[in-house]
Amino acid sequence: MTATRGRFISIEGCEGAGKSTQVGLLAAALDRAGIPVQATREPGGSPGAEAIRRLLLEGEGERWDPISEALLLVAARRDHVARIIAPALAQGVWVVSDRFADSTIAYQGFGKGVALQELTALHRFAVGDFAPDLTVILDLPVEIGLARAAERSAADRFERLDRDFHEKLRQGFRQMAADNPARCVLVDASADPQTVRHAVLAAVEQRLGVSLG
Ligand code: Z5A
Repeated sequence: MTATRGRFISIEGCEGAGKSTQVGLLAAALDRAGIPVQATREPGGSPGAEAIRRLLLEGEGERWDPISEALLLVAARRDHVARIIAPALAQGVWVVSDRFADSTIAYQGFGKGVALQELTALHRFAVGDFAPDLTVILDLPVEIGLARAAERSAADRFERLDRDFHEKLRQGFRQMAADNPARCVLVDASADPQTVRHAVLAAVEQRLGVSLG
């Protein structure tokens, strides 16, 4: 018997938006509802993509130019989709990813100026029309997100970029939500974690037709 295909949910947003926190809470809620679920992240998620993640996050801020960075990210994504996400979905497992392709449009496109049409073409070349069934974009003022990220750990290559850059990211994510209303839901992430969790679970219930209690 063939399993019903699982659903693919990506959680997106700027630094400190609470993506990892909400991925954990959503995966726990799906699990409690009896839905098989796998949480993952980008860049990374498969052994090869985790090796590329280390290349991307370590070292000096200028280690990679934006196009090289996009190529590395998309190579990692292809491996992640082919080896982890697509096989899980085919087995009926739901996949929740901490970031996916919208992060490349936001960071390398809106943030670092790589042409959006080139990034879209690169995405198609790597993974065809593969896309999340639902993308939750966690939105909050840049200052709040950076303060949360700073409290948590030392800044990595991306967090060392300036405030204007992070404002461009936020506007990029907001524009993607507006341009793709069938796939994306914008959630106010400035509230406490449980309030944000309620909004995320409500979006999943409404858009994907499940009951999460
Ligand atoms: N990148 C890219 O450029 N292009 C791409 O295509 C992709 C990625 C896929 C990955 O870093 C970097 O790669 C990322 C973009 C770039 N840039 N940066 N930095 P990462 O995976 O190491 O980090 P991140 O994805 O940026 O995570 P983050 O923003 O630092 O954190 P978060 O996942 O959004 O938040 P969190 O870890 O759940 O929470 C952060 C802290 O806030 C923590 O102490 C929580 O307890 C706290 N928190 C969480 N929620 C709340 C609420 N609601 N209220 C108060 N405090 C909260």
